[in-house]
Amino acid sequence: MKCDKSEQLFQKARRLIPGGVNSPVRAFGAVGRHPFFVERAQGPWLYDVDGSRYLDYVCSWGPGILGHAHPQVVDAVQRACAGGLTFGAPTAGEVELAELIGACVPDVEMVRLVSSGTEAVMSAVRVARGYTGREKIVKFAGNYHGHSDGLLVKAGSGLMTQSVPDSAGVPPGYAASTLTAVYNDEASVRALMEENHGQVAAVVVEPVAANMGVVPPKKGFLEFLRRITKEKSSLLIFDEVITGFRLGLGGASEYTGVHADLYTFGKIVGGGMPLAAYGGRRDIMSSVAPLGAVYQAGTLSGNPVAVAAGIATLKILMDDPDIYERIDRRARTLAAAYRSAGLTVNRAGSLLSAFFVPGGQVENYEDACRCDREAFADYFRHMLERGIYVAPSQFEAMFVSDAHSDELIGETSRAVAAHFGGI
Ligand code: KE4
Repeated sequence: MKCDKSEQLFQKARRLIPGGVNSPVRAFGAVGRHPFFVERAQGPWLYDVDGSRYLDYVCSWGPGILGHAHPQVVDAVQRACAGGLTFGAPTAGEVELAELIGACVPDVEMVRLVSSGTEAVMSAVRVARGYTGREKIVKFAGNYHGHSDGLLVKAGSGLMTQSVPDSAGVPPGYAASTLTAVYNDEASVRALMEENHGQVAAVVVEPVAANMGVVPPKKGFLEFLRRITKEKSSLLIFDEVITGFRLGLGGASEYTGVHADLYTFGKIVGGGMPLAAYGGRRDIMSSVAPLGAVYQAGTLSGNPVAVAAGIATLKILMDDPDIYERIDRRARTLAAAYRSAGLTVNRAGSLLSAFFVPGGQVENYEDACRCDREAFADYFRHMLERGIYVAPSQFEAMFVSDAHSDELIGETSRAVAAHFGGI
């Protein structure tokens, strides 16, 4: 596979941009080769600068549920651009998108549009603290909520201790207010909630985890989180940056039947443009400035071009909800191919991960860390050679879009069998 131009671009990029990329995972550090540079994308395909074509199961880490460059979304963006790129003033589109989000997720009585998932979760956590007057947050090992200081943390030495920074530059003081529990482990949550009785503002969780690979909640786990947060007068925050509008129009609350107090969305809600959102109960969201005392702002929040992409995307999904049946069925087919090859597969709707872990199951971050990353890297390179682009990390999800036809799913399944069959 020719990759001269990508290699040249990567050399130049590394002199100008840290690691040559604008987000670390794109550097392919975990898979032992340089990244390809994308020239354009269409439907399920990415085309790189060397003329190679890849069947894309990353879908820009989630936004691409309709496939790349969907004509109706592109048209909406082009029309919006023609009217001006940004005003820093309210627009009718923001009201329409807020309405659509609430129509899909009725728990979201009020919503604030922001520019990234990081900003959405950071803001939701601040609102929870402002609303409850409490300081501490419980998160889960293996859950990722963007790169705000207070959430770039990992479990401290003992379960009962506070978290420690998971990045240089995060002051220990920021980590001190974040407690880390074990996903799918009720006892670990109860211990932290009892130990910090009356101090926990919120539990923030990926209702279906997708940043340690896909790890669905065990039966009763989310119901337990709902009960214990109510019991302790803490809030429950569903970080649905990945699962929102992915598991269904109603996201994880519809998929699991468990309802949170606050939600964050990203990726699909912006149709691939820089737009995310946080929202939930009216009484809680009424604490956000200028209505309330919790400050949050943004020059490009509710940007009209991004809003146009989000509206177009949600309308397509709302007008053709059978999309979810189609992408779920295709993901099920793909999961079966990986299972036949002997891998441990976790799937939730059109999200799936094939784990290179010896036997057993992956129910939390510790399980996921047992994976054979060399074997994963070898598989990644092999699939890329065959023109199939899966996420360049064992700890990411595969995303199936409506542009992944049954034929392409069949081709992918055969490529999986060939790799594991040694062909
Ligand atoms: P962004 O700031 O990257 O828009 O969103 C942060 C975020 C928040 N919450 C969840 C559950 C997320 O998955 C993310 C971001 N997801 C990663 C992929 N797993 C983004 C890819 C990247 O970092 O380049």
